Amino acid sequence: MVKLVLVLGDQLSANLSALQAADKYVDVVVMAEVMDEASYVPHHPKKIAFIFAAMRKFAARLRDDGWTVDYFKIDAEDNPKSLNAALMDRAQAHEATDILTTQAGEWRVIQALEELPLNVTVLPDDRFIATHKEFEDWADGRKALRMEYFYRDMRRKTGLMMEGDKPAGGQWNFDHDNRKSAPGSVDYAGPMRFKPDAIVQEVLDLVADRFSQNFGDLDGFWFATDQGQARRHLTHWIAKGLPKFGDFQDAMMGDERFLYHAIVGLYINVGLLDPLEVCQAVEEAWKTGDVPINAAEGFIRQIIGWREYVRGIYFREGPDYAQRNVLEHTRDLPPLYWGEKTWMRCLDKAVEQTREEAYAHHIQRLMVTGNFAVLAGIAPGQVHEWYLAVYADAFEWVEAPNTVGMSQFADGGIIASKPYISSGNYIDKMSDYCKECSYKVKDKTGPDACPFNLLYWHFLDRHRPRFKDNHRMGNMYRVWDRMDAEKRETVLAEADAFLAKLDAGETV
Ligand code: FAD
Ligand code: DLZ
Ligand code: SF4
Repeated sequence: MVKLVLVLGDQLSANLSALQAADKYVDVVVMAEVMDEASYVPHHPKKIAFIFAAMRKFAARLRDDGWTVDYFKIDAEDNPKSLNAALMDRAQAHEATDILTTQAGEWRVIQALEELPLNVTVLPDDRFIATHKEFEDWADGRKALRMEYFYRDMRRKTGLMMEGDKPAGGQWNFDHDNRKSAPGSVDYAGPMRFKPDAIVQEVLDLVADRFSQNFGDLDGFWFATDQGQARRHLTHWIAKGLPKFGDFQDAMMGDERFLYHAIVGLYINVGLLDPLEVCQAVEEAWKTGDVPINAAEGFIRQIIGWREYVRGIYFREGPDYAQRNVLEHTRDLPPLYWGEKTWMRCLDKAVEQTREEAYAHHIQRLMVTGNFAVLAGIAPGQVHEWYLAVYADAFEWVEAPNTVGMSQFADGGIIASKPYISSGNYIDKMSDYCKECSYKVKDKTGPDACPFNLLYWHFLDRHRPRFKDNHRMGNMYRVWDRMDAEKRETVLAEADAFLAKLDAGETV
């Protein structure tokens, strides 16, 4: 009997487990652009266009390969509102009762599929390097789930940059070489840009029509939308960007949005690139001597280390993970995150490029927008929804651990052993933002004081009971405690005044 094979918008891989388990001459692939998925958060228009265009091209590729694909376009008259409605509709049309699917990357979708009155077979998503069981086996019984140790297991499992059972270059991690501050200029022109073809243009028109009220510019869409384009971009980046990726991984520049970053997260996450193949190509470039070891190792660690690790945490922690809020932060996300004016240049530039590109790199997400949110005590659920909406690479399994765990410490320290917070000093060291800011990064108090300087101490002071005994934070508390009592009071009063302005909707 015919089975339906559900392929989601982030499952665009020819070797997807659900496709491998199906019979292309008998079974029917179902792909659906639906409002439920397009609106569970107000996705950036470029993200929606990227996913719909890539879905349409993948459907065409499957058809060329001999599959029958029932595809729902979002603007078709018979468009169902949800994935389940699409499946019920196709089940009736084909008299099918069996569904094959690869496990979705979000509890919301996993749980919705369980409600179907059909036989749903969920297969593991084997596009990842670690299985759920492998992660569980690694995590069980450990007091702290530190990424570094998991990463070493992944190096051993994949054999990437290994010399026998030893890491290449004699050490597992070259991170200390990867912290250079912003360079004077960048000699890499950025990601390969693709001119919209007819399929992409049709999608851009409909997204402009239906989603233009969402935060984010649709103009200037340049993402790759099929595997061939994504591979061309990867080759381009390995040749031109990767050699300096490591050195400037943590740097930030107002006018260099991409620096030497790979801009592959979105392609890997939807299935246009395979994570292992990407790492093998990087390893190859290092072997031929074109790329220094700190760049290759640093990149491979992000993929087989961090990417796999956060996925393990998301599935281990369960459906309530994204709602956690151990620091009990309740402030509303201020409108500056949606592009309203701010005098803080670092935030202004990070949000501006987010609006225009649906992209910001890791340190901008962690140490600018994320740092400000946690220091200001913004409700992590709202922060989480913002990140999930605005980045083209955002899917809950990867976004939630990064936001709720790493950035907002809302999981109480499962991912991070201490909060990722800093005063303006760190931002100044790593970026060129502060030079042209209306605030003065060197001012610790007073009318021009950098808000990060005020909020940093405010955070430490209000969370003293939780963090005072954290051995990685003892130094910070010692500095605070040694500060003149009057100065401490001034800092806290000015921080309170700043937060009051934020709450009143004033431009800060
Ligand atoms: P590069 O900087 O060039 O890194 C290479 C690749 O390594 C990335 O493409 C990605 O696949 C992987 N990687 C690097 N860091 C991480 C990480 N911490 N977790 C998982 N993978 C990582 N990444 C997402 O893919 N989706 C998200 O929704 C997402 N949300 C984030 C939210 C916050 C608050 C923070 C701090 C980080 C988030 N990240 C997310 C991780 C990281 O910022 C992005 O993967 C990266 O910026 C993507 O850009 P790139 O492809 O140029 O990556
Ligand atoms: C993100 C997204 C969007 C915007 N639209 C669709 C869609 O219309 N149809 C679809 O199958 N998938 C879409 N996606 C991706 C899903 O939201 C994603 O598969 C789940 O969140 C699980 O990661
Ligand atoms: Fe950001 Fe403060 Fe620097 Fe301004 S001075 S750019 S607010 S860190």
